[in-house]
Amino acid sequence: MFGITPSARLRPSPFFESTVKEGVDSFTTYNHMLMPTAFGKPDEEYWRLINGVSQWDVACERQVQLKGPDAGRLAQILAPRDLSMQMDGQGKYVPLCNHQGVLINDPICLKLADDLYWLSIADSNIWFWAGAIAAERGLNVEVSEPDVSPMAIQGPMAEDVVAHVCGDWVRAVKYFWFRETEIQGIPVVVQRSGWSKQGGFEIYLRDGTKGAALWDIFREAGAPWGIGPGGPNWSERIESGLISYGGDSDSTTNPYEVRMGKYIDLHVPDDTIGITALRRIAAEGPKRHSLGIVLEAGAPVKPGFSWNPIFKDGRKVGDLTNVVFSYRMQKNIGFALIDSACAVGDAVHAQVGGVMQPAKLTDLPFL
Ligand code: THG
Repeated sequence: MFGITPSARLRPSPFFESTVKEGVDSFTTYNHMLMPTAFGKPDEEYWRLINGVSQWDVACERQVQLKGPDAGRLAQILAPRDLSMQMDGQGKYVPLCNHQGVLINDPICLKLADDLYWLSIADSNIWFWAGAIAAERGLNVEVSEPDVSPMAIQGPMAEDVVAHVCGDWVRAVKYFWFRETEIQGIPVVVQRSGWSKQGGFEIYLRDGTKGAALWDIFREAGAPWGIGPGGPNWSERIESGLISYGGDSDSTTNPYEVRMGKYIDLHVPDDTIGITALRRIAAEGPKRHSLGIVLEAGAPVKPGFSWNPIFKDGRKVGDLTNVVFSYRMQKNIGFALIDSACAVGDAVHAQVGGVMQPAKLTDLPFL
């Protein structure tokens, strides 16, 4: 349909050639990289994630490395979640906010050592942000982008595949915990994580020249379980209620509006960025919240690129930030970022592709 114009701004993933061989047919951009989203067989890709095991190039989940004596200080200044008890080998999901309490990213924070942290970021430039904050606060810490590229193994059979490759120790790894290890001499970090609710691991490749080798190791080891290519799956992630920073949030969204309040600790030190604003927002109560929405229309609708307005009694009350046809529910479902006065069970209309669609507000997650 379209081609991609090569450019040094579009940085290659170490797994790029492997996904081309697998028959990738769609990409999105994320952190100035191409992320494979589809391989031409949407039904197979979906059910493989639900019933089997799926292999994803998510190298675009880049790492912002904080290294030096003040690495932990900087992590806590950036993240309004209490990191004081975080252990080596533990990851934590941390919303990052600006001084107004607006969400600017939602990384997983990996603590490798007292003086070494990685923020595994969503799609916004946190290297500039972290570097500027470190300099302005006079901290002794270096902010850089290391040669680290995650590959995800997701689905109910993922644990068997990763245990076959790495050893049975992976079965005891808790959610978001990780271990530094090697796979046939390739340096990696193995973490129980991934952007689906079907379970699995992410293998962070620490040598960008070994992408094809690492891809093939899992491709071959996973063959008995029917492993195959995929990517973060829109239908599954909306069924599962996973929020996409930048897709389901905008330049005014705070964490409380998108169900991330449970990851905010209001008692963190006063020099944590955004905490004053977040304390005020928490006290006043957020003006919007996130609910599910189910359209009455039986046939799949085309969402387009932007948010779609939601109306109640003829008045605009919010936005449908994403809508997708759910395989398991056989309905169009999505996320509503909507006036806090609207509640589960309310009848609304969502204007999608110029058509007013009757819909109902629901709880999240859907499944
Ligand atoms: N893996 C890694 N890096 C990433 C992502 C990832 N960086 C970008 C993006 N994804 C970061 N955002 C998220 C969002 C949600 C989750 C992980 C990363 C997630 N959430 C669970 C949930 O919402 O139910 C559990 C969170 C919890 O309770 O602690 O998994 O996927 N490496």
